[in-house]
Amino acid sequence: MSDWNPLKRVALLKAAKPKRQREDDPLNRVPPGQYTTTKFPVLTYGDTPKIALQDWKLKVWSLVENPIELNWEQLLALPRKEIVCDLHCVTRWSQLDTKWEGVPFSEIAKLAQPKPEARYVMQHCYGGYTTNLPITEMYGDDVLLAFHYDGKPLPTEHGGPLRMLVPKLYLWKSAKWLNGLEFMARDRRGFWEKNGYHHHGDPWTEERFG
Ligand SMILES: Nc1nc2c(c(=O)[nH]1)N[C@H]1C(S)=C(S)[C@@H](COP(=O)(O)O)O[C@H]1N2
Ligand SMILES: [Mo]
Repeated sequence: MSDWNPLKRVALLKAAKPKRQREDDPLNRVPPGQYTTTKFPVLTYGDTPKIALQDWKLKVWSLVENPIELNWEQLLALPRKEIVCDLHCVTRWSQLDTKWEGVPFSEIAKLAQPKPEARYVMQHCYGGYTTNLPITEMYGDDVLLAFHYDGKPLPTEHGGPLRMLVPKLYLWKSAKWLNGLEFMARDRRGFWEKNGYHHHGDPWTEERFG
């Protein structure tokens, strides 16, 4: 997919028809226009970065009282949490009941102490991908910096060693190979938000395109 023009990709997605019927979802767990899969497709724009754990770092900066830089050991020493959640991708697949473990975003915020004027958080990655959310979304109790998927270390193609996980929004809001959180006063667009995806990305109201 690395040679794809992102605008062309968005145009194709816009033209695609939903595959799924609402009737096969009695518990209403699948957002409109999505179909379920038990597979975990890989969707990466560009190359997959490989990061050795001894070189890995997470930087937290800008509008915080305590800018921090964590190595892998320091990250693993923070309080962790396990969650089971559903994933929804804007390309129309959803995967139900996926199991994750990671450090809640709130623990990182506790360490870094966002300043009152910090209202947005930009996720930065090895490889350069970015995505941005209002800080209020990041404080959700299912928002993790995730390092385990299904009881095992997160595979590289899915963002290992560490990815962001914001299950309530389309999956492009969950940056793989996370290496930075930038706290900002003003709203900015990340990679897909600049290339035609919605700025927020709620699957239940189909905030697909911007
Ligand atoms: N660093 C990085 N993170 C990323 C992406 C990417 O290309 N690079 N793609 C996003 C998109 S569009 C989706 S749908 C999900 C896919 O995650 P998966 O490959 O684990 O299914 O990752 C998101 N996070
Ligand atoms: Mo995506």
